[in-house]
Amino acid sequence: MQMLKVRRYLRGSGRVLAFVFVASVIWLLFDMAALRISINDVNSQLLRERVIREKEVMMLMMMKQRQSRVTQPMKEGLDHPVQKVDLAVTHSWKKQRSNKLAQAYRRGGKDLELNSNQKRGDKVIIGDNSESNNKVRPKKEAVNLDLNEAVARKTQHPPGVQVNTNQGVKVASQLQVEEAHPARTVSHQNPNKNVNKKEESVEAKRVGMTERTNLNAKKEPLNLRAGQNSTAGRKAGVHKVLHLDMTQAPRDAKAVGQFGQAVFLSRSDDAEVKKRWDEGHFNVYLSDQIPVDRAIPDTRPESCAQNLVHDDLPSTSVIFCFVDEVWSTLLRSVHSVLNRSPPHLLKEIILVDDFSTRDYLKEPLDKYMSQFPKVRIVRLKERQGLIRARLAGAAVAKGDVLTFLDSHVECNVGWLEPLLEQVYLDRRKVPCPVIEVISDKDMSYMLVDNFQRGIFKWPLVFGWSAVPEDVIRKNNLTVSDPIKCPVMAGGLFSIDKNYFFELGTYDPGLDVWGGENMEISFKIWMCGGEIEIIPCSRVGHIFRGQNPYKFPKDRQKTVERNLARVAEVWLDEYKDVFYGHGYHHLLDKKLMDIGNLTEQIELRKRLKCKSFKWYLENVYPDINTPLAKAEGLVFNRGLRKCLALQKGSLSFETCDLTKQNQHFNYTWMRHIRQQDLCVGSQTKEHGLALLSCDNTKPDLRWLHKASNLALAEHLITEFSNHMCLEAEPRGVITRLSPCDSNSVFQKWQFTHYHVQ
Ligand code: UD2
Ligand code: MN
Repeated sequence: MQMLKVRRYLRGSGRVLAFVFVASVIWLLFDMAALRISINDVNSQLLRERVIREKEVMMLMMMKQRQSRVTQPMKEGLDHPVQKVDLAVTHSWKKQRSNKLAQAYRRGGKDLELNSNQKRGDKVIIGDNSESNNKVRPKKEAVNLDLNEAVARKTQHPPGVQVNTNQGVKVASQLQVEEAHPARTVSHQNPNKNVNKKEESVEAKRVGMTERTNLNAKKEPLNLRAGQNSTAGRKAGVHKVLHLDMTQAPRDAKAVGQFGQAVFLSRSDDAEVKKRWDEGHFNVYLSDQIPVDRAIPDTRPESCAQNLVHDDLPSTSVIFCFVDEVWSTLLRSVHSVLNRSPPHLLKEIILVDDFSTRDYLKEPLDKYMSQFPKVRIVRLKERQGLIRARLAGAAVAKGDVLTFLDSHVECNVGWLEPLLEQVYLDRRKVPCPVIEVISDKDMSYMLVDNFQRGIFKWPLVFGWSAVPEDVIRKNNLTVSDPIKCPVMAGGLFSIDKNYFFELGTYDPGLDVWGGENMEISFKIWMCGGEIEIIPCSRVGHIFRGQNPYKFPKDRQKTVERNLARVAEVWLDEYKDVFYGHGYHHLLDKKLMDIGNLTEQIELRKRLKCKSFKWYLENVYPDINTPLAKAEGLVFNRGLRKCLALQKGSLSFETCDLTKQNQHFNYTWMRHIRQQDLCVGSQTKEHGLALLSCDNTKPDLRWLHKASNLALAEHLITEFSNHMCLEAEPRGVITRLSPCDSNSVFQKWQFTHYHVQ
């Protein structure tokens, strides 16, 4: 009976149904098995990678034991203050081997000694930012983040991606540029959107996001704040900064210079090193042996990997200008961008060839770069200099943001998103990465001190200096907070493209190299923007002792001319301070033609920019810049009376601080000045005259030092340096006499000396 019932069920359509059911069960079983295999595969692959990385770290540590680090303890100047990361650990390194390394890198090398609760498991993965603190992270979480990375990695070259060829490139007409490798735009899905969906919405809730919010800001670092972006208001999810690093696997752990470690060549290589040095003014011979996609240590402060950034960050065009750059460093620069930038944010890489002469930078470069659809090469038909070369790049850029980089850099893990996040928060923010140091000698990647910002010293000399202690304390600044930066170094920064054009770009009249960082910095700050150094974004740069390329005109004159243009447009009354620091000769128009400035002056007016005085007081208050070197009464020691101006001529009076006619300034132009009148020497009668002040006239200038000179306290005419201002003993007149170090009638004292 029972059998019959079953048979009846299996007859006709029942039979088909049963077959489908059984087949489905079998299919499901196969599927589950396959899934299990693939999960195992992923896991074992990840595990393998980790083991490899661990071995590499071990090796690195062992090598480091044998090597001590280069230290360049410069506190100020263009050279960055490099942290001594002494990894020559000689005690119990077996236990703490990897911890020490990671600590050194992430904490700025300050606390190489670990305390017990800082110790985390025995695994450290350089470049794996998922390990943001030193506690042992639950395995699951680490795997999640690695998957995140894997997905992002996958999206670099996703199958079936839509590729549009775009030949119609707009060209900066005045620059005669030529597109050597036309761009192709690649559209991507945001890799985070699906992967982190759950995490995003939770995070978004947590931070209460309704509009552009500075997710990670606990406070405002300084009192300054640019206006909020007018396009704010978009709702967006957030995610943790991607720790994308395509160089992690596979890679040759034994390769020269891998992990940014120092390489010590043998003596026998000296001749070759020397021979090739001038090609780039660094160790070109060594650079050529280092992989173009080497790994470097993740040197970000430890909290950076946990920072949240928005999902809808703007895209960027990365612009590298180069002239006769060394092949291996140019490639390493490009690879570091390709390998460590989220693909959906990297619109393109534009290489602007500033009329290089080296053959390998022509067809071979075109050929090499043609494998990367995002790389475009723009060739300039004549040498323009880096300023106009950058403008040529900007003119054809398609990204929302322009990111300028020098052509001998290595972008570190997670470098891009923190920069774009700042622009996203406020399009008038101009973020710069921390510029770390790639040694010009051993090519090692070196940390720099924390809390460093770009500044200038007179006469507009760029340098680095630590953020003042009281500013750090007052604002509770941590090592990962953005640092307000009075002047950018110049080479590496991101800027909203439209904002860059609104600001009138660079002054295109600046030639070849130098001064453009001052110009753009003053322009940004004075016209409503702000410049920040973002400690969570780090890029290594080879600082060279000399420019390795030729200047079309004299190098010094080129830089001086650029600086004079900047001073004339931006410094207001402070331009005398600039000229007064050894640049008097630039005032002589016969010696130096600085070109037409009308457009730049108009631009400043149109943008309604603030004064240079405002800039000094608000952006760079710790520079002390008095407008006069000395001021007050001018006391004659022999006569014991003070110089006075009466009815258009000079006389002596009993000193009286309340009398304005006795007040003079000793200015940066070395004038003895009361309002618009300056004391001038007349050589014919050895007399004096009161003349309208004029910066270009040498007979109005007086050398004067308050101390430490044979002729201290004398007023020596610059016109003829043997003649000094002397009070006639009867006190009726002043006159010029041959300088006499003993004559008290030739000794003058101002009431206040601001500068010695
Ligand atoms: C620093 C800046 C640099 C620039 C310069 C002042 C950093 C890290 N570097 O000097 O970007 O602001 O100060 O002007 O902040 N180049 C050309 N055409 C030229 C000259 C240079 O394309 O005529 C390229 C050059 O190949 C390099 C870039 O411009 O990629 C910057 O030149 P540099 O590296 O000689 O400048 P650097 O780092 O000494
Ligand atoms: Mn450079």
